[in-house]
Amino acid sequence: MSEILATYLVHDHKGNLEKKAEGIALGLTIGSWTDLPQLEQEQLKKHKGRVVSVKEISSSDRVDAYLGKTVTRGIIQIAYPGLNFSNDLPAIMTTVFGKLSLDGEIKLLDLEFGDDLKRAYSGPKFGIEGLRSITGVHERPFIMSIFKGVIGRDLNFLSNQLKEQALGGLDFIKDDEILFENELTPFDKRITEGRRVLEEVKEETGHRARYAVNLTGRTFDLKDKAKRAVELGADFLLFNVFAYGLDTLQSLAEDKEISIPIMAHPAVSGAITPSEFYGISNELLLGKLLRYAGADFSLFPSPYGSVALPKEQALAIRDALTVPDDHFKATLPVPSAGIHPGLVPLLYQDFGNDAVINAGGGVHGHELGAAAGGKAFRQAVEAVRSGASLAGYGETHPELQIALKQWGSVEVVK
Ligand code: 1AE
Repeated sequence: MSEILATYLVHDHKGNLEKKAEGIALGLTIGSWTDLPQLEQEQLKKHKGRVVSVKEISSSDRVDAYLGKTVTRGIIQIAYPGLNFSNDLPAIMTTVFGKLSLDGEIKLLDLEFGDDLKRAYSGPKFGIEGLRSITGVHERPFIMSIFKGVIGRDLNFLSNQLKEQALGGLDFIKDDEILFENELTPFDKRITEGRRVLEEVKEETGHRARYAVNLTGRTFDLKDKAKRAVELGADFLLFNVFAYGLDTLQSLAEDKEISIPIMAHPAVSGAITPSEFYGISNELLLGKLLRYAGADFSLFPSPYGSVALPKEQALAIRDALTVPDDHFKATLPVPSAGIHPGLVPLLYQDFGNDAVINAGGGVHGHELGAAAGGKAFRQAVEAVRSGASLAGYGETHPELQIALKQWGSVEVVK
C-alpha cells in the first residue's frame, strides 16, 4: 500500500521546524530508534514516517500573544507508510493525528491518499449528478428548508409544517438535526406520513419535494434502522456524522441495501475545526473526508449567515467536495445558517448551480408563512439566473418583495 501524506500547521517554541517534523515522523511511527541495534533499525526503517517538506511561514505577534510564547510557525508534510495501518479512517486518523492532536498547538490541514488507498473508499452513491437525476432539477441550485420548532409537537403539526414547506416549491426538506426518536413523531411515522403529505402536494401542484429523515439512535442499530427507512419509502437520510464518526457514515454509505442519498450534518464538528492553532481543517473534515466517507450532501456554515465561516474556508470546503476526481462522485455543498432570500445573489456568485440554498428561519420566518418563504427563495433564484436585480424582480413577485423588506438584501456588483 502507498503512503498517506499529511500536511500540518505547527508552532514551535524551540525555533527548529526540521527537528519538530522529524520528531513527529518518528514519534507517530516507530518511536525512538537510535538506541536500537543496527539490525532492528534496518527492519523498522520501512515503517518510519518520512519528512517530505518543511516550510517556515511568517511569525505573528497575535499568535505569540495567544500562545503566551514566541513561536516559529511552519507548514510541514509527513508521509506515513501504508504498511503501518489498515486502510480505514479510524486507523488513518489515529496514525496521522492520534496522540499528536492532544498537543493543542498543531493543526491537521490536509491528507492526500495514494490511488491504491483511495480505492477502498466508494464515496457518494449518488453525488450531484445522481441528485439531479432523482429530482429532474438541472439548471439551477437546489433549494432546501429545515423543519423548525418541532420538538414537543405531534405528527399533525409536523405534517402541516411539511406541507407548507413543500407548497413553497422547495426541492428538499430536512428534519431538524435535534429531532430524535420520540413518542410524538416516531421515525417510522415521519417517513410514512411525510411520504403521504409530499405525494398529496405533488397531486396538487405537480411538484414533489424530497424529505430527509434524521437517522438517530445507537450506532449498532443504525444500519437496520436505515434499511427499515428504505423499506418504508424514505427519500433521503439526514445523519449527524460527527456525533458518530466518519467510519459510521462510511459503513452506511457502502451498504447496498441503504439505497438512498445521505445528507451529512456538521453538528459537533465545531468542537474540532474552528481554532486556527489546533484541530482539523474544515476543508479536510467537512470537505474531503465527508466525500470519501460517502456523504451525498455536506452542510456547513456559509460565509454570510448567523454562524459564518471565513469565506476562504467555505470555498475550500466547496472545492474539496466538488473537484473532479476519477474515483469519487461530487458531494453537493450546502452552505447554511442564517440564509434568507436577500443572500441568494451572493450564494449564487460563490457557489453557483451545484449547491443547495438552505434555510430554516429564512423560510419559516416569512411574514406570510413557510409556503411564501419557499416561493421567495425560488423567485430570488429566478431573478439571479435571469440577470435581474432582486429589488426589480420583487416588484412583480410579492413573496420576494416581502422577504427583502424583512431581511434586506445584498446585490452583487459584477
Ligand atoms: C450549518 C447547519 C445549519 C442548520 O442546520 C440550521 O438548522 C440552520 O437554520 P437557519 O437557516 O439558520 O434557521
